[in-house]
Amino acid sequence: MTAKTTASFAPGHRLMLTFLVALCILVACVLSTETNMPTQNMSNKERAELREEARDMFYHAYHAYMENAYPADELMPLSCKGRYRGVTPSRGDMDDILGNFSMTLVDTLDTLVLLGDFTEFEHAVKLVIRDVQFDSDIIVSVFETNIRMVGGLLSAHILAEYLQKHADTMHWYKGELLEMSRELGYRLLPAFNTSTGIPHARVNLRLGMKDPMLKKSRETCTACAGTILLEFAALSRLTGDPIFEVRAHAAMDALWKLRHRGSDLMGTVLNVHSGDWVRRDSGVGAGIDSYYEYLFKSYVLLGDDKYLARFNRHYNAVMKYVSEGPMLLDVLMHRPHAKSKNFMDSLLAFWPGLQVLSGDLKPAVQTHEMLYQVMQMHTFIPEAFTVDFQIHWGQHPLRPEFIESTYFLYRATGDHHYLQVGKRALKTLQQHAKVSCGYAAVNDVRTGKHEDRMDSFVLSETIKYLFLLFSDPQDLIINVDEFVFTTEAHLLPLSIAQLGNATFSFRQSDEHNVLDFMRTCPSSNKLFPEKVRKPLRNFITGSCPRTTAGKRLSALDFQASNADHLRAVYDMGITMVSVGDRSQGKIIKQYSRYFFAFIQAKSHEEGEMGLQFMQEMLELTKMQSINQLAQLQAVAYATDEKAQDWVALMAGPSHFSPELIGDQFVEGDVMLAQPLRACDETLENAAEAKGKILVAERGDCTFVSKARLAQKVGAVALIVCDNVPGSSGETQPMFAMSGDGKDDVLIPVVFMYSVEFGKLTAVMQRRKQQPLGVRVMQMVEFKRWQLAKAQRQNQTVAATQKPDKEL
Ligand code: DMJ
Repeated sequence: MTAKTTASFAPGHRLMLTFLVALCILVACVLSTETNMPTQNMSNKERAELREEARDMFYHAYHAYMENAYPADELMPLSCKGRYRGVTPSRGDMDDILGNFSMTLVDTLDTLVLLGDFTEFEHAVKLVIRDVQFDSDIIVSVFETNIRMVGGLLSAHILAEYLQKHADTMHWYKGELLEMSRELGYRLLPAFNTSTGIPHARVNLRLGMKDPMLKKSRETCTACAGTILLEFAALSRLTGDPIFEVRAHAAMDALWKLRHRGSDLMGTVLNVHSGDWVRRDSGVGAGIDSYYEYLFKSYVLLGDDKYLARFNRHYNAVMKYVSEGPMLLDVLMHRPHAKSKNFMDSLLAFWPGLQVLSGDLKPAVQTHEMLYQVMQMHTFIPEAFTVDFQIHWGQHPLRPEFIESTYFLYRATGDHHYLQVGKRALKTLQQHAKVSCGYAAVNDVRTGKHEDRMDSFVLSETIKYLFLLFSDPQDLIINVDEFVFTTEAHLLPLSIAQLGNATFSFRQSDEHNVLDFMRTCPSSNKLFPEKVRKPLRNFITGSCPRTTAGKRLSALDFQASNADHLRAVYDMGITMVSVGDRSQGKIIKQYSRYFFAFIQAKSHEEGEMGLQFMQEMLELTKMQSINQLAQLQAVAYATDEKAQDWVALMAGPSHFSPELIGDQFVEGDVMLAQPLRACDETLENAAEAKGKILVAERGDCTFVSKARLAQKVGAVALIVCDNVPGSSGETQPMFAMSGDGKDDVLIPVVFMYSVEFGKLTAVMQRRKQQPLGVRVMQMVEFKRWQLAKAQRQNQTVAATQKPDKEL
């Protein structure tokens, strides 16, 4: 007997099960992209052409910077001029990267050597020695200054000496760059004067920590404090001054002590004085990424087994709790079984590269494949994307991480798939980011709109890794296997371990010799990645053996990232169809439909399982919607003059502002900021802002800097509205805005998509004469309030009817 039971979900249902959506989108990608094709081998000729194209890209960006921006820190590719700290309008905390020290040139020096352009390298080194100085009254990020400036100077110094020896050139060079990096190192040292030894996030180049603006400084991120050791150890060993290395080891030791003893995980933000965690989210992306990288690479560079042991402890914890098949999802360090975010950020794309170096190839291949599908779906990998691969934050500043991992995977496997991936990444940059004056960041991958920024890592990392990917190691002037790439892709030689008055001995562990691992390539590994990628993309064809026999897969255990699970639900008769609205070849909106048909199940038994599975899924959906509702914020207003009837527009919370809990709300008249982006020092209408609920548009500066400005002018709350036309909480997952780890914002801040904001402005316009008063509160509280009101009204009606009934 065959029962015919069909369940389907309406398209656009926004609380649809994320796992199924993820699955569905994977299917859609597979069907619509070239990944279904067997990997094409790339001819030597084509590879060489791509290498030359990467070289051309470098010069296009480099000349644009040198001719239009130098000695500024960065090129602004749209206005074709330099970005100077204190001169160019501020972007808020983001500008802590800039120190008016010609950052892009310093960051780029070693790429010139890799390209074999010794003439330009020599010229650029002379410019840096002549022009760059550090005695400025400017607050800079310790982390960024270290990885870009100290790392850039050290690597250039090492290569200048290398060229003196091997290319019979630059004989005039007398170690000036090393002296400069030593000076800069000293200027960063005051940041390390904390009770824990964990450095402050920011320091004034001239005044150290004596700058009054730094008085309240206490929070830093794990990656910020834990990405110092490679540069500082090199600095100590090259200069013979141990202070840098001593301080950096102490910071690493202090961080290690803060791990959660149960889970072995770390949080992302901490207090440098007390060592308390401020943010306990634990993943491998923003806020923590390069801490893991530096643990492993410190072992490789310095040979200290302690760092390998620490890395391994954290790595096992990450693989146990954070890793979900190809996905990496944050958990709470003290509650590692609960996911704390439903999105991933693009910074985690470095992780497969690190996994390759540490010898764990299989998950590296899987995560890289997932990221490649995200890239194909959205052209670039957006800054953040949800577990169902929708855009959470659409910006793309031409980051290197995905290309970096592609390079390491190619070096480890020799699989031409990675050359094809690199080719696609390169062509995408050419088509969508190249402008007449360099390469411009993408403000939103949905619209392709450019931003007036070209970060220094575009030259120091993104294009460098592309060039390396398409180069034959033998053709390079240096043997890159004898170097460690810092997190900013600067080259530090392994020989550093034996240099100077090193206080730490060099011991290379036999069981973990990374270089040996790299040198055996290509090997049988070459055949391996294809085998790992395949199940992720071909599960629907049913060509792989089934592995679920016997055990029923419950909805609770189901992981969209697990190929066996995907096959199992297919066998149970569950079909997922993904429909995407496309515009100019890009998917702009994704709908998902889910069908269960008993008749399509592989067997009667599996049909029964499918039915049960769908029922469990429905239960989970309900639970999920309750959870989501708890986080959802509401911007509510009365629709009538007597304030009898209210409606609420959906909004998202922020991580950096106080949460409105229970019956708390903030009330005030809405007022649009002038200018609407609210990124300047103050507002044109600042005088009227006191007591108002300010509205500012997303873009140009961080969420938190808008919040600080709103607070400064006396607003009681801030609504940040989206800048992408047509976006809506009805069709996109809501998210919480991230801050910068400081907790100085005391007013509630919520985010509103464009469609909801459109409704709000429509009401404001209708009431031109009168200001519109709104309440910002939790959505769940708004619903409760409405429900209670309806019940009261019912009771009143019932009470007036009661006597009749009793009669
Ligand atoms: C780079 O500056 C470094 O790679 C850093 O570790 C994090 N990310 C940026 C580029 O995305």
